[in-house]
Amino acid sequence: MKRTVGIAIGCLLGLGLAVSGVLQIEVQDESSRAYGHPLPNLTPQQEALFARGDAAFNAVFVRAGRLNPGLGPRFNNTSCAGCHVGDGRGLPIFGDVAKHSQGLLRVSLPGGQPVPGVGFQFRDQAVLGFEPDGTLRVEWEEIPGQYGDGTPYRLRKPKLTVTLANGKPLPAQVQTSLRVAPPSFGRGWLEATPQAEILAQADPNDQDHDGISGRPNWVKDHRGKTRLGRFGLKANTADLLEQTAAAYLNDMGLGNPVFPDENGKVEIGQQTLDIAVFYTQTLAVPARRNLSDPQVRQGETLFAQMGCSSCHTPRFVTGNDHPIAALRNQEIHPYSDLLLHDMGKGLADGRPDGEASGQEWRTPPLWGIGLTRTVLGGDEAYLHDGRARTLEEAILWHGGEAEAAKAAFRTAPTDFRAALLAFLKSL
Ligand code: HEC
Ligand code: HEC
Ligand SMILES: [Ca+2]
Ligand SMILES: [Ca+2]
Ligand SMILES: [Ca+2]
Repeated sequence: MKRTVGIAIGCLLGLGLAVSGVLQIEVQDESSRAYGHPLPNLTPQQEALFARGDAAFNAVFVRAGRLNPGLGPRFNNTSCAGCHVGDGRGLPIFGDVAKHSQGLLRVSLPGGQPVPGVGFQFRDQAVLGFEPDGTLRVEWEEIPGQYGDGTPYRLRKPKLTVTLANGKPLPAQVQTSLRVAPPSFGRGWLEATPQAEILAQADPNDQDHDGISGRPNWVKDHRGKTRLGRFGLKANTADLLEQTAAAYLNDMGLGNPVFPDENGKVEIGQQTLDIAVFYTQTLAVPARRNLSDPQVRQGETLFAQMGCSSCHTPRFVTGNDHPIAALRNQEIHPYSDLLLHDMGKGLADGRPDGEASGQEWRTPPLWGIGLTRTVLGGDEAYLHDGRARTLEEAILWHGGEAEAAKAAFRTAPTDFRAALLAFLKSL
């Protein structure tokens, strides 16, 4: 593996920084390990911390024993890496008896109330001697469609059956949201992106009349403070500490200093929590490939022309106040505005989450997306519930504020569509 250490071009002093630009510090690796590298600008001590974080991320928890005890009683998976495969996304595996789910089902009652006996997250696994919340079954419904030139395609949509532990179906008033684990790399840079830069992209009332609004999700952190949500598929989490601590408790049943379990028990110490957080903050983004390929360059132009970049913001510069110095003043290319967008009825889960409505989703970062198949060993799945089997399908599901961008793609000539896809695969 070759590492490219950031090369500052132009003046690094003062305000010159934002305009002169600093190249995104990336890692050159196109293998299945592409998402798992530390930022190249860490100190040796931080690299050692990253290595311990890597072990924490991979640690498989059990109910009792000397190594990694505390799992459950109810849980969704037994390790972070069990869902975030190769530090990336999961596949839409739900309710498979042989495998743990690589995602989860959020549930609530209207008004944002917990479901009695279940809470806000449905745990379909339990340790010996305990009952899981119940079982999940996903069937796929196929929906035919056509490109502008008549070429047929098929999309698929999950049909979810939830059965409670007592054998009864989930009451009809329960709102559900099926979510596959999104990628976990590059998130430190998103945490270090200045709030003002994110808010500057918001246009809640679409004052510029381009059909695209974009709203922040304001969420309460564990201290009760209202903050900008950045993480999670509806931007329902303020930072990586909250995200990691919530994952330990809710996804694996591990009480921790931020979120102790329902009996007040802490099963993950502060040190482990800190290194796991540090790991998610310092996972790098793989470098782009085939940058000079004419088709890729044409695709990049089309990405802007079709309106994709109105939400999938190509570039930010991180701020200068993140506690981890390596994350400061970096030019990054996430292809996300971290804002909520109404994506139409087709993608709606009908379950509000913080200030996000049942039709809104956070624009997901697209960096590294071209290596998805490689990292997942030949499989791929996109969108919040993994319904899209290809990048084309992911685009064809866009609706709501992205209806015009979707239509531009759907009706574009074959070579334009191919160029756009070549660009996405170069990310
Ligand atoms: C059961 C599967 C599962 C497990 C286990 C799991 N995650 Fe996740 N992770 C998810 C899902 C699903 C989301 C999206 C959550 C949402 O939208 O509410 C997510 C979101 C995240 C994000 C935010 C990504 C983004 O784009 O906003 C990070 C970072 C993350 N997880 C880290 C971790 C860490 C660290 C652990 C272990 C302590 C962990 N996860 C364990 C499924 C999982
Ligand atoms: C109005 C904002 C908006 C526009 C415009 C838009 N997107 Fe998206 N995009 C989103 C959101 C939000 C999602 C997540 C939807 C979901 O998971 O249900 C998404 C998801 C995706 C995904 C899947 C990402 C993943 O990690 O699963 C791809 C690929 C993608 N968009 C590409 C494009 C392309 C190409 C265009 C232009 C043709 C485009 N988008 C236009 C907001 C937008
Ligand atoms: Ca790893
Ligand atoms: Ca426990
Ligand atoms: Ca607008």
